[in-house]
Amino acid sequence: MSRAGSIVLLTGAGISAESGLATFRGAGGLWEGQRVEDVATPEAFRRDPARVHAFYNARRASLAQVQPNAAHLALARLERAWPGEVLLVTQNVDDLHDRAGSRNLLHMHGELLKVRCLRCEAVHPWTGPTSLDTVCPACGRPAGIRPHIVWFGEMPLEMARIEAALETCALFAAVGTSGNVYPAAGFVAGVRPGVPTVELNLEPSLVSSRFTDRRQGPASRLVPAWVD
Ligand code: BJW
Repeated sequence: MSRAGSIVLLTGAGISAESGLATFRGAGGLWEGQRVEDVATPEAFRRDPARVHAFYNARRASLAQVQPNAAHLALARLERAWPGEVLLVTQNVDDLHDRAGSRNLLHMHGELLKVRCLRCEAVHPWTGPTSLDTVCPACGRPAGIRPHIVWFGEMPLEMARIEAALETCALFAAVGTSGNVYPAAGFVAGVRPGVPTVELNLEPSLVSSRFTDRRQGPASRLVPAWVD
């Protein structure tokens, strides 16, 4: 048992869909009403920070209304039960994996419930709606607080740790992600040849053909069945 190999799990917006959070692409997607480039880039924030703050404040309000679902809970159960390491890499900026009990967890695209100072780079828990007047608790300067979110063109977080885990893992699974956004979409290609890889998704993703096993359906059904 102690020689059990490590597992790397990658999750995307699809795992939180049944909790009530909109995905990014497709029918009912978060971006249907507005162009992603208008809110999720550093340029958009420089151009209209008030709009971007309002967008993220609204997302945080939605987060308070939802709960982890059976898929989040199953992945937390896997981490507790598996004798080797289970590293959960999520692209999601929600906190549903945290609330479900996953602990070896990396938020590669940041976290809605954190903010970062543009000047001193300190990361702080979000404590209430942010605006142009929000002051950094560390350096005390105003107008320099941004969401702790990885926007397009910015480097995702914890990449060295993720790449090292991919190079040594014995199993890679991706749940609820469309394969549109890199570098996460390329993770399946980063495992050693011969390592089993499984995609659990409502529909085939853009990178489905890269996986050795593909299962289709809602995450709340597929993930517990796969884990248990
Ligand atoms: C269900 C379900 C259910 C539904 N059950 N399943 C060309 C090639 C390679 C890379 C690039 C390129 N051109 C540009 C790039 C780079 C760019 C990129 O990938 N662009 C693409 C659009 C092409 N990437 C970046 O910029 C990244 N940084 C980077 O590359 O840095 C390197 C670098 C930096 C500087 C200099 C030089 C190099 C950063 C990417 C940041 C992504 N940010 C976002 C927004 C976060 C902000 C916010 O939340 O507001 O992150 S974009 C958005 O997409 C969000 C997500 O994490 C990400 C992935 O989306 P995800 O999770 O896959 O969701 P969906 O909606 O797409 O899919 C949901 C899936 O679930 C679907 O398949 C459904 O079927 C399924 N589903 N219900 C199971 N019930």
